[in-house]
Amino acid sequence: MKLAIIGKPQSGKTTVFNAVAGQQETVGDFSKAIHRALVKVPDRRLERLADLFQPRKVTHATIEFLDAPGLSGKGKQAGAFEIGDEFRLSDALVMVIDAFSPGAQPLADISTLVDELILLDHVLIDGIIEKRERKIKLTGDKTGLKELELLGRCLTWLDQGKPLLDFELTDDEMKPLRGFQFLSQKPLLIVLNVAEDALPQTDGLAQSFGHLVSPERRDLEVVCGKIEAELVGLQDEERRQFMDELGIAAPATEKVIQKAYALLGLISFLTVGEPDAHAWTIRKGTIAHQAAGAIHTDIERGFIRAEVVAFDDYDRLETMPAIKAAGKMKLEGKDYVVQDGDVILFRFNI
Ligand SMILES: Nc1nc2c(ncn2[C@@H]2O[C@H](COP(=O)(O)OP(=O)(O)O)[C@@H](O)[C@H]2O)c(=O)[nH]1
Ligand SMILES: [Mg+2]
Repeated sequence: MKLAIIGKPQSGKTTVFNAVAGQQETVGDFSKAIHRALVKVPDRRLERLADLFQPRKVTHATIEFLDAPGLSGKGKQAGAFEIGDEFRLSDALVMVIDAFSPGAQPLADISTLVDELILLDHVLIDGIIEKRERKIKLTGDKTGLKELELLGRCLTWLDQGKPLLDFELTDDEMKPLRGFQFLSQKPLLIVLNVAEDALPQTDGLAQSFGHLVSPERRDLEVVCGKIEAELVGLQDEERRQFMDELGIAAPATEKVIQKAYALLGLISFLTVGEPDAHAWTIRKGTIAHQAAGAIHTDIERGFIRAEVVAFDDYDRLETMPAIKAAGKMKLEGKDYVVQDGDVILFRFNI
């Protein structure tokens, strides 16, 4: 999974990137470099299984974070940001909003940035339609007409100033559009970057932005990027202490990743064995057969059954004999819908 951090210049993108990705990039500069980092998805369940089993290796799921570069001349107008193709390939956008500086206008900034995404998609679709129409004229090829009509409807939607995220499409309509990677169609996590002394008011602040939140589309998180970026450099013990003092329940990286998973409809299942304990990311609704394929195509091909234990039962009962005695190991077939936190042993035969 790839998450792209975007936002206005000096909104704290790099600061938040440092906080969520545990990096130490220079902040307050206008460097053109895209920062990137592969981040382990924090998973207390995986840690607990590793404690129980002492496997040789522990493999977390990972997420790639991209931090948008500083701006060149073009971007001097408010809200403009540079976005490369790489940002189009992200699964969701993390929009960092300045809510820390005096005179900050977070609501206005959010709408400026959303407008920008809409504009970028508009330009892209204009180009596609023009090319398609020219081709139809030249070759008489009518196969793409249905898609052209769909793109036209997208354009009308964008013309009303609305992001494609809110454009209701059937799965069949969605399919041909996916490849275009429209920016305004990507799930959006808004990160309000607040000042150090505003931390006690985060709940109230989150509530006043509540109207922006809609399940699996848009969500909001309040963080103080500056403090969070400093926390990253501390040892566990010291960090815990600071967080308690500041009233920070979970580090920004956990909160941001958790919300991104929810936005994208993702869950994790776990496998544990002699060589390694491993967390795997899948979409909600994935059946056991496909989940097996996430590990290896051989396991998918030779699938016999899945032996499933809910994490909470592992946590409570700790050993397989105890789990079996309590009747908590379920034998499931190909069509079993995998649940978040399932610990699965796949039986297969090739
Ligand atoms: N007081 C305060 N300053 C911040 C915070 N986040 C970022 N800044 C400052 O804002 C400036 C720009 O930050 P940076 O992360 O480089 O912004 P970017 O241009 O969006 O990447 C730097 O001087 C940061 O120290 C914050 O939460 N509180
Ligand atoms: Mg930056």
